[in-house]
Amino acid sequence: MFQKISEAQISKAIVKEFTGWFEDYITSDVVIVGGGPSGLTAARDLAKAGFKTLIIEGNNYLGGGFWIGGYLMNALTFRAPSQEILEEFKISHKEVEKGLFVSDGPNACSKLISVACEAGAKILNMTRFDDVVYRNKKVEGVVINWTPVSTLPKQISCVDPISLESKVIIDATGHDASVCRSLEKRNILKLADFGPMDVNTSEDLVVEKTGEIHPGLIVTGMAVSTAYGIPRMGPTFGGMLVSGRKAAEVAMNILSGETAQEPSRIEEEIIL
Ligand code: 48H
Repeated sequence: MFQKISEAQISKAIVKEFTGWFEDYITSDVVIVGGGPSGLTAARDLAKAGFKTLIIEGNNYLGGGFWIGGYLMNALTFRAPSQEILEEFKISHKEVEKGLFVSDGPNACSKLISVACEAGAKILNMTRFDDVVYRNKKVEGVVINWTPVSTLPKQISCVDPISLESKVIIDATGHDASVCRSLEKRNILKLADFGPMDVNTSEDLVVEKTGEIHPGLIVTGMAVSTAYGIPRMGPTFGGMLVSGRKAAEVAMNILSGETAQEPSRIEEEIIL
């Protein structure tokens, strides 16, 4: 029934395909660290607009917290007007209260991954962000390693990472704000931590503060709450989609040479 192919031909196909595009993406327009809802939305918009876009994801699977709603239940919620993005991406949803929408987690998440991939975003999964490339007070790349390396026992885990260069980096690592934290470690940024739950203030503030937090670095999604001490929003995702879209717009402005946003307040407070 199936075409006769040798084991060696299968291995060659894998190595050739992977190394071919990977070599090309050692430099890219945008590296997005984290493949949750904010990162995937940003990736979709940037790739669709023709920018060379790479997602770095620590897990084998993309989607972050977008597979499941609160308390391990599969219903995701969204507040108006974020359903407009669901409509645009053809993600099924229904209105359960005025301005409150629900969508099935696995269906919505797989669709969001699909639109990002179909738009042309490339993915390095099982790859952990380890550090930034930092030159002339600007974030200019990411240092990465295979996720399994971090799980190896100490005596055999001294495997050096590699670096990728990019014109813009987006921190979409959720609560951890891993990229921002790597700057905080060097006293370049000072982060807050996300505040207690208050959905009505949270989502607007997350979108408002989404932007360039340091030259070359944009922060989006839940990482914005962590960076600026914004209340958390709990199991509702409209703010993540809208924040991801805004991060893509900010990146496009930077890439097209328009003036970047004003430096953030938290950065101004740090003496470099
Ligand atoms: C590679 C990494 C690393 C690393 C993390 O958590 P996410 O879903 O992020 P967002 O911001 O797009 O969405 C947040 C949302 O899911 C959520 O948690 C909400 C709304 N919470 C509200 C509340 O009140 O708690 O995805 C982040 C992704 C994950 O896939 C991680 O595996 C990945 O980033 N990641 N990837 N290297 N160092 N750190």
